[in-house]
Amino acid sequence: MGKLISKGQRKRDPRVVMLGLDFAGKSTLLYKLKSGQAVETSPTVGFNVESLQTPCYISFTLWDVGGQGSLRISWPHYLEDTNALVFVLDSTDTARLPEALAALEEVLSHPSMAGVPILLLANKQEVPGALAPAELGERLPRRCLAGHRWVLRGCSAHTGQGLQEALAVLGELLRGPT
Ligand SMILES: Nc1nc2c(ncn2[C@@H]2O[C@H](COP(=O)(O)OP(=O)(O)OP(=O)(O)O)[C@@H](O)[C@H]2O)c(=O)[nH]1
Ligand SMILES: [Mg+2]
Repeated sequence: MGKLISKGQRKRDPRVVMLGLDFAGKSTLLYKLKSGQAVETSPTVGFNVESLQTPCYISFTLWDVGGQGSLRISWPHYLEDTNALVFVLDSTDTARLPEALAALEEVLSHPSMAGVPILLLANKQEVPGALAPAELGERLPRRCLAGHRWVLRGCSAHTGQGLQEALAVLGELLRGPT
C-alpha cells in the first residue's frame, strides 16, 4: 500500500529569492509578473512575496527583498532552502554595476547558495543606451558562477519585454538538469 500523504505534508512550492541593488526594479518586476501592470513602487523595506506560475505551470513563491545598502545584511536570512535565485541588474546604471556584481559575489559565497540555479535579469532594456545583456555578460564574475546553472536574460519591467521568456527559463532552472 502506498504511503498516505496528508495535506500538512504536501510538498511546498519552490522558493525563489529575488535580490539586486536598490532601484534595480525588483518590486516593479514582481508586480508586473503578478498583475501584468507596471505599478509605481516605493523602496522596499523588508520584503514582498507573491505566488506565481511559469508558462509551463510550475507554481513558485517569489520573494522580493529590499536592496538598499543597509538592508543587504538581511539577505542571508532569505537564502536558506532557496530553489533558485533571481538577481536583477539595472542595465542603465553602469556606475553601480561593480557594486551590484560585488553584491552578487557575496550572495554566491553564502553556503546556502551552493548549487542553486541563478537567473540574472538585465532589467530596463527599453531605455536607450542601456547595457545589452551580452555586454553585461562579459563583466560577470564567472569564477563565482562556476558550479551553478545560470542564465542571463534582458527584460523590461515597464514594457514587459522578455518577461515571459525569463519565466520560462526560470521554469527550466527549477525543473533541474535534464
Ligand atoms: N525605465 C525603466 N524603469 C524601471 C524598470 N523597472 C523598474 N523601473 C523603475 O526603477 C525604479 C525602482 O524600481 P523598484 O522596483 O522600486 O526597485 P527595487 O529593486 O524594488 O528597489 P528596492 O526595493 O529599494 O530594493 C522605479 O522608479 C521603477 O519605475 C524598467 O524596466 N524600465
Ligand atoms: Mg523593491
